[in-house]
Amino acid sequence: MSNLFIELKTPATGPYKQPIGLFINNEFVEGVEKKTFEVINPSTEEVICSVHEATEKDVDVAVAAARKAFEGEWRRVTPQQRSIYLLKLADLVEKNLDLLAAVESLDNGKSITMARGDVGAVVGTIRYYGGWADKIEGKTIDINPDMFHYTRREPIGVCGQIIPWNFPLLMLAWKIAPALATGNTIVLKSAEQTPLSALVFAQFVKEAGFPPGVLNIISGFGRTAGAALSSHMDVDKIAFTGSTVVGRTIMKAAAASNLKKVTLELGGKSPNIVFNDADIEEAISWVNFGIYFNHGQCCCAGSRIYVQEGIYDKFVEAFKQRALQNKVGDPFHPETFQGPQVSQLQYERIMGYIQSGKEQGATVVTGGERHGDKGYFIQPTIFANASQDMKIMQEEIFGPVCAIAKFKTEEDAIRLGNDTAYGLAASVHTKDLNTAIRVSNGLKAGTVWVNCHNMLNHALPFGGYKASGIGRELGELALANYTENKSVAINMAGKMF
Ligand code: TXE
Repeated sequence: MSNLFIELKTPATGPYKQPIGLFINNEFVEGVEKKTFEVINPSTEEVICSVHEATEKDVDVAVAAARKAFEGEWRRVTPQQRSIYLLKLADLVEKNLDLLAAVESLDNGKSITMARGDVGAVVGTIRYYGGWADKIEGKTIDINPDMFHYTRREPIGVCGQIIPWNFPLLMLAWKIAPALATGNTIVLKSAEQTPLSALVFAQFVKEAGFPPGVLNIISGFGRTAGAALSSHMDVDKIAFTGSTVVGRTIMKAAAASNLKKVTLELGGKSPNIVFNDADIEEAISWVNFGIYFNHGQCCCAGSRIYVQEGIYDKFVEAFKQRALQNKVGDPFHPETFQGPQVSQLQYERIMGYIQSGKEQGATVVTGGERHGDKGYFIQPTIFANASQDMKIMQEEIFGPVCAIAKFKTEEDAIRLGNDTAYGLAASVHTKDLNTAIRVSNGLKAGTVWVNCHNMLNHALPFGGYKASGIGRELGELALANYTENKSVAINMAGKMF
């Protein structure tokens, strides 16, 4: 085997061939500077393998490949053919669901059950945008009998895409599918913590028939490869999911370089609002899922829980009992709900927030400590009696930690829910339809769930108000992120007006 593939194995699927090169022009290649970096298994803290690292020079190579494809062969491909490629890619992902899910669990630490759900959603997302590819339409606009006006929606060009590690394959799908459906070419950088599943996926890109250079996938770090992509003069658009801090850096880099288009999906501090009249058992199940799904590593995690005073004590006790049932441990065990956090750095950040919650006087209802003594596992943690000014109430923790506070009135609930720099998501739990609608309208959040949480779908737009981002992913709206509008005005009079 060359140094671009290695033999690895997962506990779920046994041995497989893991690509470790940079995927450029439909081939795996070494980086120009021949650098590599280690990939760590978060369950064991051991090295899984090393992969090739893209530096700025590799970003140049990948962007040149994407540019050549965009100006060449890809432009001549019909929208229907783009659809066929995407549908074939979705079929290949579906056929290889077991392997992709197992690699995701190995590298990210998420439970195999959830990883399978993620890959299922990848298939759904790619199919959905496969369906859109030949339905991108402009308009004719009647302005003057001697003129003919129409609009065209054209691809933007070469798109840089930078994704995080919490849903490595799903974030990839959310980014690439609308961009390919609309006829762009791509250089995607995966997160340095979780490069493996994207490289396995890359093999299917070629097999699906996409011409070389259309979709390039590189592994590398943010400060080098990520920064090079966002400041590149030949990249026409940059799409990013990650921290709000880096989102700001990317906007600055885009502005300072060629003013490339920017869409951002950033952090959150989403409130769950539980009213006295809610079905308490149901609400607790959703609140539990809202915060602990994916180990709290969700941008829309319901990390602030506001409970109306009439049910507060009962809720806190029942929620504690529910959280204690969440099975924490080996991601490959079929009953595991919560695996390890993705990295030592994330583990330490989260433990720092737990410490600050304790120091600032919130009550630890359950958890608050490491789970076990190997791997980056943290106990599901609930703080009660949290006040608005505490760090655990204001900052994104991105771990299995939530804070509960009491509220009196509907107005209080809306005010507290909105008292954050973020505005990604929120949920409202009540049996009263009018309360649900009034509170949903009052919350400044891109998504509001009623009597549920984390219920995303590829057809429903997703994104943030305020510091949670710019633009919307998913649904029809995402097509606008990847198209330019061209207005054409034709003089039919044959003379000057
Ligand atoms: O994110 P980063 P990190 C939040 C969450 C988490 C915190 C830190 O609160 O605790 O961010 O996580 C690339 N130019 N979210 O440090 O650094 C990087 O290589 C260009 C929320 O992992 O934002 C990776 O590919 N790119 C979130 C991606 O950005 C840069 C998901 C995300 O990394 C870069 C993840 C730079 N200067 C974290 N620096 C969500 N919205 O879901 C880094 N990157």
